[in-house]
Amino acid sequence: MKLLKYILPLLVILTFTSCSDDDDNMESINEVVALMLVQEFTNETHIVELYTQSGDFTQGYNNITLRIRDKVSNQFIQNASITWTPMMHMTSRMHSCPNSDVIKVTERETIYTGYIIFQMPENSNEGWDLTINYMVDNLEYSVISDISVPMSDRQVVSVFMGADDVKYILALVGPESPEVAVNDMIVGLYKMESMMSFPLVEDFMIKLDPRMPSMSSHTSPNNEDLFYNDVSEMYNGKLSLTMTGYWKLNLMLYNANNELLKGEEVSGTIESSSLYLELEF
Ligand SMILES: [Cu+2]
Repeated sequence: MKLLKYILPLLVILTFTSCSDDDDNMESINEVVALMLVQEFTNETHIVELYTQSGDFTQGYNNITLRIRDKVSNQFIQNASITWTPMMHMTSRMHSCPNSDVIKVTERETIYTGYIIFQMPENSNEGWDLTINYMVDNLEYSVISDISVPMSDRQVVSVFMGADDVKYILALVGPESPEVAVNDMIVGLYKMESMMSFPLVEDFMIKLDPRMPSMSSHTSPNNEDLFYNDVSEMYNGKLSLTMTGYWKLNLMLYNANNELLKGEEVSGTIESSSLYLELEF
């Protein structure tokens, strides 16, 4: 059995490298130029490279690009099917977090993409690891490593109990680069079904009221509430930012029957909603 484990991948490599001209150029293809390497995961056969825009992982939403290099041929794998499992090891328990499927980037040769929403940051005693399982030509491989997920400066993810006694995770996805303008706002919403299962929540509605607490909590014109989008599988709305600085994005979450699950309207003595995200630019 052991021998088979070593011979089979070798056979795969041999057939793979001899099949077409495309593959000979693989090493020179660089499809991660705009990204920064966060970490390399290594096992006996492959190096899995993980990239983000910043070169780090962070609490909240992380858009991740990965590619897999064969250690022997030095070529990037074009036909892998990949799954991943982020896991937080806490002193009292273990849990995962909302994450997408990992898919091959369309019209690219070597890169795959997906997102992970770390709802909690690491601390000195508790932290995250990431398992990546992948299949190449019907052979299964696995690699695991600890990863660093520091706390975000601002509240970019919120974990809360709704009036329906369901635990939700809501994360700020966009705007990635806020401007003094009407920005496209994107939010991900997930149900915490168990420690390992975080299904998407569809067809809810999120009311948006951005405020600037440092300037008598003024709001802005032309905001639009967030509605579920089937294609992105996220909530899209419009966020109007009339000046740079710190903004508190007050939110109210309604279910499909228009029942309020979390949050309060900002008015009179209520200065902010208990459900909010933060942004500073
Ligand atoms: Cu945790």
